Amino acid sequence: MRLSRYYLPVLKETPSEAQIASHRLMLRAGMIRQEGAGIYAWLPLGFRVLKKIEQIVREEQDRAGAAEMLMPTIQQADLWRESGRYDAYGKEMLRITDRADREMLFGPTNEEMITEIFRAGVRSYKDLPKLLYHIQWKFRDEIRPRFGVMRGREFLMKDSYSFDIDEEAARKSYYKMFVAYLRTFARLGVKAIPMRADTGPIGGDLSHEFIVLAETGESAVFCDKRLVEMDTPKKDVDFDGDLKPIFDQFTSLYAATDEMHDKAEFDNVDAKHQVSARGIEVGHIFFFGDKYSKPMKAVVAGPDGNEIPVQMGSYGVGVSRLMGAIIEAYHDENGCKWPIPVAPYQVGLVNLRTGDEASDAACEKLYAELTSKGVEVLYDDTAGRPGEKFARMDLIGLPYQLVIGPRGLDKGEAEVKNRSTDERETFAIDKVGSVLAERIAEALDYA
Ligand code: 5CA
Repeated sequence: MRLSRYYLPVLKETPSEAQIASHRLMLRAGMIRQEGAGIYAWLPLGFRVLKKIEQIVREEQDRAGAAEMLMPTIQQADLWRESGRYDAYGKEMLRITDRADREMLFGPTNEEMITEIFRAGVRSYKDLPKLLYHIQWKFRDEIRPRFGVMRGREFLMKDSYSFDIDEEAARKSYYKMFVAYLRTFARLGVKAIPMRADTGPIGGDLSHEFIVLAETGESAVFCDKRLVEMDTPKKDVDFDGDLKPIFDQFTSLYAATDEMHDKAEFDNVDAKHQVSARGIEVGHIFFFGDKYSKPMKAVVAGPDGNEIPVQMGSYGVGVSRLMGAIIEAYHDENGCKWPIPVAPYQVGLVNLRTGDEASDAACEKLYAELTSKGVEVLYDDTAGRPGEKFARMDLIGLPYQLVIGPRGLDKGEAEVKNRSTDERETFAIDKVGSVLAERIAEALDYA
């Protein structure tokens, strides 16, 4: 993409309403624009990151054996009356009426709808297990939307739902999602620790929140430091095999959110391993048995012919919130520092002297070469001053800045700045394309 044709409305001033780095940077770098309290438009640069996060989440769901689908954002109130949640959900639910005065709502989550879809198509225990997911916008009329996309009212969530014949089978589904989440967050470059959690209005008795430690996080959390260092399961992990050992390993050490904190138990953790910190909840998984299947009559015929309500779980990832969490983990005072797998573009090609024949020609050649090698390039072909161009590149935080100017070209050289370390290297102009393409391919090849 050529910057001259792009829409990248960067802000010089720090917006006064933004209290945390990720919110500030997303506004300043022209990634999002507020359209209402807790409601954002995703501008081209931010939208690319959102799509990359979504794709990694999708790949790991698919790897775990979940089947993708798409449910609508608008739901019928009657469906929620079946589960009893229509009144219980309260003011957080955005209620709408259509022209025929039918009560509708903008979905805050999809347990009811997926249960209705499931019961329409599954009759026998032989059809189980089922594991379904979608990635769809949700609306929750939060009392205090804040911190930008971290606590929005409209936000993008990946939600999966499992259906099993009994609790033992349901736990296997739970472990699948647990392991898929460990891999998902690691691929996104964040260390998310599974912590015992409260189930809230979703209900059930087995639940974990996946928490990224960050000073600006909304949740108070307590855990054993050694959890941070545990190795993520590799991509050859067998999702049809026994995943309990991995679950047991990651739940063997103390980790709990505020609501589930047990001070006496935490005091038993060796003081040098105790972490009492704040964190961002990027995922939440629940096993809730027949909480919805019973009232909504999602039953299957068991081996003896008797009808049994299925055992269910639901598993959420905050896709749009993750973007804020990743920036919180990767930035400095000058801007974002995107990890390669989620970077909006991998290379920012900076033409220091647009209009100079040799500089323009060298940039065009590199732009074509990198693009043909599959590298995603944002080419700054605008007429600005170098200082302005560098500041903007630092702000938007692409992993590599490839700098081309007359002085380097005279020596047949190009300069590369690695935004994550701010280190600079010089390469021969005819080698730099392959070096960058190789480094990027390596970073994308996650085990
Ligand atoms: N139905 C269940 C799981 S599918 C559910 O809704 N769980 S949840 O309420 O915990 O939401 C799942 C994830 O969505 C959370 O872990 C969080 O990362 C994200 N999320 C929840 N509320 C918001 C919000 N207001 N803004 C941004 N992300 C949110």
